[in-house]
Amino acid sequence: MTDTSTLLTQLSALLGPRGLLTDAASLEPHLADWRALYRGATPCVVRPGSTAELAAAVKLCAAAGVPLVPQGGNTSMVGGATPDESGRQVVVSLARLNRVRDIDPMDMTMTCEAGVILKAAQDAAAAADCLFPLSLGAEGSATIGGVLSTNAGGNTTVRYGNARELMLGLEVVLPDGQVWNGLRRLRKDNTGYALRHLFVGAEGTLGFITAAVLRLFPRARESAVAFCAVRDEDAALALFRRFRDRDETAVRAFEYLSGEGVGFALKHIEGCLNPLAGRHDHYVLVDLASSRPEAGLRGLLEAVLEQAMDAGEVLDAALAESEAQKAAIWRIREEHPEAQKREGASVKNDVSVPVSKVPELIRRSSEACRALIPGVRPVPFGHLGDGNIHMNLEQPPDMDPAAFLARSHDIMDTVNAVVRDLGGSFSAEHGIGRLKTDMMEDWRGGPELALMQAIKAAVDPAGLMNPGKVLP
Ligand code: FAD
Ligand code: 2HG
Ligand code: ZN
Repeated sequence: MTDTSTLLTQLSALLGPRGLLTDAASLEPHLADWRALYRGATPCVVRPGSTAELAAAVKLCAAAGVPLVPQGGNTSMVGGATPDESGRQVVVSLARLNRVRDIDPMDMTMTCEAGVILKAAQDAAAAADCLFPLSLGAEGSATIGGVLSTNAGGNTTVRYGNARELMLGLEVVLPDGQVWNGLRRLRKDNTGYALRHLFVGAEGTLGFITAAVLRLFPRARESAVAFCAVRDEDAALALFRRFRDRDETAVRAFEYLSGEGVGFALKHIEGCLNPLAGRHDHYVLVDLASSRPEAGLRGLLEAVLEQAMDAGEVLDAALAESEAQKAAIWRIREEHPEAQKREGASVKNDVSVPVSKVPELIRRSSEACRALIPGVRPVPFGHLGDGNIHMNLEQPPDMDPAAFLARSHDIMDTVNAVVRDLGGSFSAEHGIGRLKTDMMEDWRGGPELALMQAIKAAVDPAGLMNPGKVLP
């Protein structure tokens, strides 16, 4: 078996100086995750400039028995893209595979390489007068390879589905270095097992996504955004139903926010202003959009809010009058993760339940966590329309952050007990990564986990792809 220094020499000859980082300063940004939960080590970061280069590098590493950790924008919420502490795992950054290879407004498809930043993919689609609808707070850093590998959701899932629903075909470098070109742009293709879907949500444990055919949609020609104070969680759900029943296709996003979370955004994020006169305990952000130029969304928004106010569900509402005001309202929502970080230590629970159970999820898990840690501050927020709430807990103001984080598992168990009771999932959109592998046996044990392990063994028999992630 090749030793590390021989492997580095081989990789250097293959990739050249732009394709291989080995000095400490260059490695640094690749070693820790966004949440600072993990800090690993690596002998090098491989940065291939093409699919063929990646395939050749994978062959060298496979021959050397060296484990590989795919990394896109490194925005994983579960430590999925971080190498372990052994110093043996090689990080493979897809950043240089950043070409939009093709856009076809007739087929409504776009072929992007894995390292294309999500925002750049959105912009490229817009330049072709189309929409690539996936949208999330990390879109300025997250990559197409990363969002597909985590099957990311985000703000528009309620209308357009998760990343999986936006993908038609893939190009993949397999763990032995073979290239599978499955970049088909077909709406219908029932030809055996849908292998492409194996790699979506696999979090880099089955191979490298190097390019993808993505679905495009007509761009929005009209939109309307409102920031609403609602009576309680039930009123938030009732408001969602009112919009959905009136015009399901118009609801581009429907996000729940708590008084605590909005308070943190107003306190910590420069330029964040309260769109309403006072403070409330519960809020909803409604975003309506249509590709029809005269869709009458403003009228729809006003009519539904008026009904909901008459029913006592909506207490107050601010309707955006300009694109700038829409952006300002969205900023309060999108800065939630950053604001929570600045407020102190927090524990995240990216959970989902049937949409009808969201109010019960928020209420019961908040109560249970307050009983567990007196003074803890629940900060539930997120994608109500998908039943996906970030049931996060902020430390009590006077508690030592380290002491609070030492209770992370107790807090997660407390929330998850409620989630299980409501028929939900312990990971809705962020994935398993390293953080939640120990929950897999309990939640997915039996034939489901055994099948996953069998697939892993078949595709990656040497176990070199992102070891320690997803599977226990
Ligand atoms: P990375 O973090 O680099 O990697 C994620 C996983 O995919 C890792 O397991 C990695 O090994 C693997 N991977 C990366 N690229 C490849 C590839 N080309 N081939 C194979 N495996 C690969 N997620 C949501 O779903 N919805 C949200 O609303 C959302 N909001 C966020 C907001 C913030 C502020 C942050 C920091 C994160 C957020 N996330 C959200 C989490 C995160 O999952 C997404 O940002 C995104 O899916 C990760 O993309 P990335 O390129 O950063 O991937
Ligand atoms: C979001 O919806 C992300 O903003 C991050 O999924 C959620 O910080 C979180 O818990
Ligand atoms: Zn989210």
